[in-house]
Amino acid sequence: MRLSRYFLPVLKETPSEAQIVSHRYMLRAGMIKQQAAGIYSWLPLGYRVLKRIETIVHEEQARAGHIPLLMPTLQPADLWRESGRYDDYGEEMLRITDRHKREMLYGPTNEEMITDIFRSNVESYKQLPLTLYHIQWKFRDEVRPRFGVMRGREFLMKDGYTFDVDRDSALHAYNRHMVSYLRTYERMGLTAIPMRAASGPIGGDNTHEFLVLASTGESEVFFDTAVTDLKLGQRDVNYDDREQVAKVCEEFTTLYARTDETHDEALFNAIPEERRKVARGIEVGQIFYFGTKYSEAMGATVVTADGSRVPVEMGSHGIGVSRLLGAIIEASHDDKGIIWPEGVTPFPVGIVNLKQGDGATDAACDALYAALMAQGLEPLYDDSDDRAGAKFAKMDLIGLPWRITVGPRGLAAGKVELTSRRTGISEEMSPEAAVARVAEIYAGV
Ligand code: P5A
Repeated sequence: MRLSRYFLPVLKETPSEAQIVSHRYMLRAGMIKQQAAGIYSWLPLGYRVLKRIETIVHEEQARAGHIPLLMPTLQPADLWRESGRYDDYGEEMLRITDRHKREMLYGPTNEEMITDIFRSNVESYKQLPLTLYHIQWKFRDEVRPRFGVMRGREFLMKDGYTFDVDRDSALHAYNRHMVSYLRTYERMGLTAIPMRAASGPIGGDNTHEFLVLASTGESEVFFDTAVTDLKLGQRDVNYDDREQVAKVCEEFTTLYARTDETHDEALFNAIPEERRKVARGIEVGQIFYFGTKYSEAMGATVVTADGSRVPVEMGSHGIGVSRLLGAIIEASHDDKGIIWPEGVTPFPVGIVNLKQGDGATDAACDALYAALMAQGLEPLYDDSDDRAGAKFAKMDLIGLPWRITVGPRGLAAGKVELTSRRTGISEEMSPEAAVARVAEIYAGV
């Protein structure tokens, strides 16, 4: 993408309404625009990152054997009357009446709707296990939307729903989600710690939240610092292997890690003092096992192997897709701007032309651009007439992890400069070597 043909409305001033760094940088980097309290337009740069995050989520859900579908944002109130949540949900639910005076709502979550899909289509235990998920906009009329996309009213969620014939299978589905989420967050460059939590309006007593540690996080968390060293890494997990999946979960949930809602002072104090930590975290996901809460209320049953009919065992599992942008920036930035992890960056690399209009420099940039495109690495090429300092500042603000700088002096020696946004370290090399290096970096992402 050439900057001259793109739409990247960066702001010079720091917007005064933004209290935390991720919100400030998302506004300044032209990623989002607020349209109403807690409701945002996603401008092209923000939209690209959102799509990258969605892609990672889809890929990891596919790996775990989960099936995508798409449910609507608007739902009939009657479905929610069946579960009893229409009245329980209170003012957070946005209620709408259509022209025929039918009561509708903008979905804050989809347990009722998916249970309705299930009961209309599934009869037998032979059709289980089943996990259906979607990535869809939600609306929660939060009293105090704040911190940009971090706590929005309209926000994008990945929500998955599991159906199993018995409790053990449902717990395996829960564990499968935990592992797939760990992998998902790691691919985004995040350490998200599963913490024992409270279930709130979703229900059930088995639930974990995934927290990214950040001083600006809204949750208070208590944990054994050894938990922050755990990594899933590249290990091969067979999602059908109940024992293996359960073992990974055990590894990640045995050390003490809880949110304030479930915190137990006595257990916490049993951790060696130097490993006890109280901090703040951003909740980027939550998984729930709630058994038959919805299936019993809504008559979603299956016929078992012995011919009896039982309510199906269920769980639901969510990732805060739009919130993740904020969380990633909170975890990865400096005083110049964002530092995108390679897994989610809007463009893998930027090209800065130090002398726009100079025939040889322009030609070298064009050749570099074509060579990167040929490797499937679409660069963002700053082909504007801005001075070098302004171009560097813009690249630093929008946070592409790699930058190739092209100028007449370097070119005279056959060199361009490859710079890491994270370390600031630059290396001179031939344009071909720079392309090969960038390709090598992204080959493992
Ligand atoms: C699980 C999936 C649920 O709603 N039902 C379907 C369950 N869980 S949850 O924890 O309430 O939400 C899942 C994740 O969505 C993000 N989230 C938000 N993101 C931005 N703004 C909000 N107002 C907001 N509310 C929830 C969180 O990441 C949460 O973990």
